[in-house]
Amino acid sequence: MVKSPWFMLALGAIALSGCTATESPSVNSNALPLGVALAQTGNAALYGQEQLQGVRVAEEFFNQSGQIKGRTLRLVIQDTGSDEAGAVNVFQTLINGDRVIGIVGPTLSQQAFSADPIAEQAGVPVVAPSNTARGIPEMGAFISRVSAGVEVVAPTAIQAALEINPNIRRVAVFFAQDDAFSRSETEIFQKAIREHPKLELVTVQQTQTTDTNFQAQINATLSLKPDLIVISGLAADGGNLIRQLRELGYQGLILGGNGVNTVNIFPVCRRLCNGVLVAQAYNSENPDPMNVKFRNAFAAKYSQAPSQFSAQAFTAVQVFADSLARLSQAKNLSELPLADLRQALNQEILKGVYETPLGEIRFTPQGEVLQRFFYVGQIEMSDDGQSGKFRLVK
Ligand code: 1QQ
Repeated sequence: MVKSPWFMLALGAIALSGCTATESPSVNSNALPLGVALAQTGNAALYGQEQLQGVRVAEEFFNQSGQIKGRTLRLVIQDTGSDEAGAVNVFQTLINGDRVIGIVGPTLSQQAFSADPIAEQAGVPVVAPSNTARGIPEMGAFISRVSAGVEVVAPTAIQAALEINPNIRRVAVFFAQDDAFSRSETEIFQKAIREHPKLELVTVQQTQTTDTNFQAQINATLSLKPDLIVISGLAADGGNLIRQLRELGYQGLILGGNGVNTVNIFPVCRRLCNGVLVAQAYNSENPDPMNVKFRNAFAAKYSQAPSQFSAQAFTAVQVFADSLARLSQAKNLSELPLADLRQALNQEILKGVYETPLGEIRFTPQGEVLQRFFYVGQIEMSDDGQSGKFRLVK
């Protein structure tokens, strides 16, 4: 990779400060500690489980590659739970206790808006693997994401619904009002519906991620005879809402956002998940060499195809591994004091071009991911409702 003159200057500055700084010892052990702050308990663990699988495959994959000049990555994995306080705690521990070089996490945008400012203030690079709400990279110079935002992923799905049923006119929208991602995604869906010449937004219903019974909102909605229902919520509430819509007689198309983009909703709505359309930022069939390698490594470990959340989590670790590899070409990493390593790593992350399971990605100077392709999947359940998959429709 050709390095810009600006980058050479920056490295010079880092080298100089490395000679004088004494307050922050460098990371000397062979293994570089990378923080992983994901939900392993609580409602967001339905995503966190898939994310952890992706992260574990990445750890083996990139350590075997030997690409960081004789160094390895040591993942420091901590459970954030599914709320803001848990994420804040874990970020503080990883930054000040484990003295990590960077952080992959947290799972929910709702958590990121509380936890990321701590990393930003400490000068620790964060690569978000699944935060899709508007405003995530804008939190600061050290915050970037590999999870494309709702504004680029969601509109394709409305189009896909119209291709499946060109007669759709009346659209109802549901969203979980206590979740930052769901509020952000519904805004994009609602805008796309309002701006579409053929579509009419007939109702907007509010739910909570903790709700299990949606009968009141569903009854109010079905009396308006929608031909499409669009859902922005998380996995458990989203799955229950889908199930109850069908149980109460709704037969039209259902479109779900990123929150229902996990096989972990299958046990919630079972056979009634069938046919739900889901906007996706990953296609496990993508023939790019890096995706084939990832898919094979994933199948060897877990005997299944990877999901979007697994692929994005793998990609977040890859961004750190590739950036460290480039940085280690230019610098002896053990000579950099920790604060300078974090800073240089962040600059390197933002400059890179990455061949990943998601396809080629890069970042805007702000840390927003630039990704080329997006997809729409449709859930296909077995007749007994015991197993299912996402079939690519667009
Ligand atoms: C966010 C999301 C969730 C569905 C991630 C798991 O997209 O919180 O931003």
